[in-house]
Amino acid sequence: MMRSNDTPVTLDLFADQAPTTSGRIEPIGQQSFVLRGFALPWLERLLPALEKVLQAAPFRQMVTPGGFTMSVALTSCGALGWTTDRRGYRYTAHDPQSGQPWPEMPGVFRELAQAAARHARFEGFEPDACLINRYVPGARMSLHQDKDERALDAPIVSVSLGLPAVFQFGGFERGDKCQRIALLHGDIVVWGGVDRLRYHGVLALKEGLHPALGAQRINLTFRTAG
Ligand code: MD3
Ligand code: FE
Repeated sequence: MMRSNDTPVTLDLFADQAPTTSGRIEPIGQQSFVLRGFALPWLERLLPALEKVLQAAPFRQMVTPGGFTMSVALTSCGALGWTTDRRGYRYTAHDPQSGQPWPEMPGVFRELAQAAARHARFEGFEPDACLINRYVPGARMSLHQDKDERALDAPIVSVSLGLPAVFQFGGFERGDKCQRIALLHGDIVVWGGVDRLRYHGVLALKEGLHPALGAQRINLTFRTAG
């Protein structure tokens, strides 16, 4: 399609992103970076792959060792998936709900995670687990550290999709002061090195309707777990 002045009409992949922030790399720690809008050009391939993963391994609400049902629903793909129940937190090769291996990590997932890690100067990232979190309005994730992974030297890459959320990025002790960072559809955050064991969480999701994903936020986190 052409406009009357003969300039070609192209799809604006960044249409729902603030034009001033898209494409920027924001350092949030010594070895942590927000890559604004980095995932947007990948979503046409990524969202159908996500649909397929969710058909094979649907979202479920898990119970913590303390007996609380998490407000965030989750699932996984890749060689390893993360599970919690009354016995504890762990990575497993099988989905405990189906007894089947977790769905394979789609090629587009791995390529995006590796491209983002490289963009943040982490070379040779080989994720073997992708945790998929779903937040509906009101769902939150309280401050925690991620230390169930065997390779604590590998970075974690997180892709935010759907409704915006406020991410809390703290220090090495639960009581340390937190930065608050808004994460929007298509933003990627990469954490590694000295920042890998920092406390973090997500504030309760606000009501809203995202044009592509509806009333939810989905977060993909890529890890080297095994
Ligand atoms: C910061 N997920 O799944 S992004 C999680 O948005 C988790 O769903 C949040 O925390 C979410 O564990 C936050 C991921 C994240 C993962 C690991 C980190 C942030 C991190 C490790 C160190 C610092
Ligand atoms: Fe975490």
